[in-house]
Amino acid sequence: MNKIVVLTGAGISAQSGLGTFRDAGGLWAEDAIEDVATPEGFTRDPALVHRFYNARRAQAAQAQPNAAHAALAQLEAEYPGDVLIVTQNVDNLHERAGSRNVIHMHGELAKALCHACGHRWGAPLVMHPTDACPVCQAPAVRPDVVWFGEVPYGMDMIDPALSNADVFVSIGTSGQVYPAAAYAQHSRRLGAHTIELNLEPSANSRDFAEAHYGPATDVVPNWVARMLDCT
Ligand code: BJW
Repeated sequence: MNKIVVLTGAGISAQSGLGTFRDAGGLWAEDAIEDVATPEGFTRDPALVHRFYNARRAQAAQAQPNAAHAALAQLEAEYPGDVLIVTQNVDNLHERAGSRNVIHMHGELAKALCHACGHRWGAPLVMHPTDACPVCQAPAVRPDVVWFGEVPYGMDMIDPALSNADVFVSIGTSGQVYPAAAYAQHSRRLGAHTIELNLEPSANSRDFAEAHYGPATDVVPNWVARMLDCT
């Protein structure tokens, strides 16, 4: 049991004060998905999309990692094997808790992307549609996040890690967005022990051999303690 892949979603950051997407009162309660999470929405109204992400960037900068982020950093530091975090989250709370081996498959709020030349750089706290790319000068600046219809980041590293995983753990994700929603089934077919840690059963709960339901700040530290006790 020495290769662990951890998939995280918005639920792990909920107790740090960052909203989830699909829960009641979540991030999409006021802004429609197709307006703020698609390239077409950005083309239609870049000012609206920048406002949405500027607000989330400001919130994320104020948020603190919680006990679940801290427990995963402890697992990476103390587990005598490989621990890879594949996060769908665009905040940097895993890194601020001390995790080093993190792939942001849906991008990062802290980065900007020029959709004219592909240049990436550290995002300012506030971005505007008229901002110019520091390399090509085009006013084509967008948040470096992955919207519906775009290819997630890190697939060349995630796929082999899933193929070699002994344990696959999914934390705080509703299991409604692909390709991440298929990872549990894929890992299980390849022989990994699959575990769900979530507030409630996700859409793909049948793909998990083991499940613990409750707030991430309870279920994640408890699971990490059990993993470290076994070593
Ligand atoms: C707690 C908690 C607490 C709360 N403690 N838990 C038809 C079939 C199959 C696929 C498709 C299809 N039609 C289209 C597709 C593909 C599409 C897709 O999946 N669509 C679905 C709607 C069906 N996917 C894509 O387009 C992706 N790209 C793609 O597939 O490219 C093709 C390709 C793939 C691979 C190789 C080559 C090519 C891209 C998807 C991009 C998603 N982007 C977003 C926005 C990112 C930027 C941003 O942050 O704004 O990513 S959408 C949004 O959803 C965000 C999240 O990362 C993602 C997942 O959400 P998450 O994290 O699960 O949050 P919630 O709110 O849904 O759930 C929270 C959970 O936490 C709940 O379960 C709560 O119970 C729990 N919880 N409090 C523990 N305290």
